[in-house]
Amino acid sequence: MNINYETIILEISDGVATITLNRPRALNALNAQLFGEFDQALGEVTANPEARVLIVTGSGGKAFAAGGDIVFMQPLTSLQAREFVMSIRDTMLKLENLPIPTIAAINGMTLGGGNELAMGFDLRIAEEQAVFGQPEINLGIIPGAGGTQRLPRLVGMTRAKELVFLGETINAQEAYRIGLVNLVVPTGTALEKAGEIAKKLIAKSAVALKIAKSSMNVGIQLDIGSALTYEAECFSGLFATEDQKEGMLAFMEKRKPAYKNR
Ligand code: CO8
Repeated sequence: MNINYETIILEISDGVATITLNRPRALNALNAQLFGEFDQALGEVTANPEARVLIVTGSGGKAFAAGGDIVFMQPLTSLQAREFVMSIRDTMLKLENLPIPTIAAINGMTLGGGNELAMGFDLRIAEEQAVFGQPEINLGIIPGAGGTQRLPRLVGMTRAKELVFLGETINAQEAYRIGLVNLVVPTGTALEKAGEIAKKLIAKSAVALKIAKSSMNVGIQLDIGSALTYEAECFSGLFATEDQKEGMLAFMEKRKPAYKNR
């Protein structure tokens, strides 16, 4: 596939798919075109067996993404707004359930829809100058791309309500403290760090990673009994893979496993 994107850049090399949000003059504000292209790129990544990890970052050196595009949204009718967020809902679910690990390399302002996008990734690495927030309340609206749902699930209702109600920003260290990001790194190094983590992930069994992600993503939405049953199904299913046999045999033979990802 060779799709010509205008608002994002997609590169796939050495097992890593990298999507760069590319509207630097608008601080990578997210409009329908960008989300549409992002959705298409997710399809491309899923269809490409070479892509073992997805990384996303922002262009321009200032922002990861400064939110939904306010200029685009201002004149929308209620119906158009619904259409917009429902299509984003689908893209975010596609992202969240991508069968490979995903990493947000957060290299600047991550606000509103930008933070909502980041929350759809499995891991978040923040540069120390990054700021985070859900400032929608200051525009007379609320987060509409999953923020009122994913934020409490990630950091707890107490912190989530504070962020959504007050609309104030927090710095990267505070984002780390409340569990919004996995790691804080020096300015200019998030992408490099994400690449290092991706390399470690590529050395693991892709099938085990896929099932681990599914076990957690599905299980967290179920009651504990059903979730444990789902985990048991995921766990036992892996015993039908070559990678499980190889992983355990390699341990017994005191060598590194050579996974075939099946
Ligand atoms: N939408 C559209 N344009 C934007 C946005 C945005 N969210 N953020 C920045 N820009 C534009 C500015 O208008 C400006 O354009 P221009 O040069 O043409 O005037 C350019 O980017 C540079 O921005 P600033 O000059 O303002 O840069 P500063 O460094 O002075 O300020 C800030 C940076 C603090 C980030 C400031 O731009 C700001 O407050 N931006 C808005 C942040 C915000 O409120 N975000 C939430 C938006 S609402 C939302 O995300 C809800 C979405 C719900 C569903 C959709 C999800 C995709």
